[in-house]
Amino acid sequence: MTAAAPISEACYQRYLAALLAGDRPGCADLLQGQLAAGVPLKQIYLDLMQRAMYEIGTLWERNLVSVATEHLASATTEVLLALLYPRLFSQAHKDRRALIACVPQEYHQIGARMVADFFELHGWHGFSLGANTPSADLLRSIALHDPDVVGLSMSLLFHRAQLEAMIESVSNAYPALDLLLGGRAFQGDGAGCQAWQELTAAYPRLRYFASLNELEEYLSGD
Ligand code: B12
Repeated sequence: MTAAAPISEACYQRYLAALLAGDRPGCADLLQGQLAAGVPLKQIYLDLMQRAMYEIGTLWERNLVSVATEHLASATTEVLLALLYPRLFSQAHKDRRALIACVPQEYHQIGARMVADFFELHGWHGFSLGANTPSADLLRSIALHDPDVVGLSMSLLFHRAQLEAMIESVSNAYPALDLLLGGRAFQGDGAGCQAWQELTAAYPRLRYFASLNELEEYLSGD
């Protein structure tokens, strides 16, 4: 199989401009064009959608775009993720289920949705419980869906206490369940790195994934 060509810088810049303008049809056309050209979904997720959201975060931090613009871009990105569903659900599916949740107080849910969709792409049933999931409700959801793995997403390191409480309650109730951990909070080699290292050392069934590439390796061994 030949590797797909990388998404061009010009295409990314057009996508970012359309996202900042709230131009949903423009963004959708660009995504459809990439899909039609055979660009893999993972590349679209990472090199267009994630890259643009990270850049919008930087622009927001520097006061170059407003909170409203960021909110619009977030809402648009969630719509665009749904637009990619026909491609996800056309895959053959196996009887494997992944539940992905954001820890309590965590409102960044796009990454968690993307991860649940990535499981779908690999033939699993991926359920995203979205932002700010209370531990008790996560436990109810586990009882209901009987997942093979539970993934926890965290973007802000100051939610660590909530994360630990959540890991503790899931591990106590389901000691044999595999737990996956990921999100922007753990990126880099500073405090976030130390946090995932400490947590994975303390909870033997917890495994950290730095990227969709690492998750893909895990899924390909399934
Ligand atoms: C959009 C956004 C928001 C939106 C989120 C809307 C939504 N529907 O999700 C809203 C408005 C809620 C928001 C709020 C806040 N935000 Co904000 N936000 C962002 C922004 C711009 C983009 C996030 C995003 O969508 N990324 C795209 C996704 C695809 O990337 P991802 O989350 O990293 O996920 C990938 C991986 O991490 C991984 N992954 C994620 N989860 C998991 C789980 C598992 C199991 C696995 C295996 C992998 C995995 O896979 C994903 C795909 O590759 C970021 C900028 C950034 N650099 O991230 C800031 C950012 C994260 N926010 C920031 C801040 C400060 C805040 C607020 C505190 C602002 C405020 N003063 O109110 C609040 C906090 C709210 C809260 N309590 O959670 C800062 C954090 C800085 C820091 N020091 O930590 C950032 C970095 C912006 C910045 N540059 O300063 N935000």
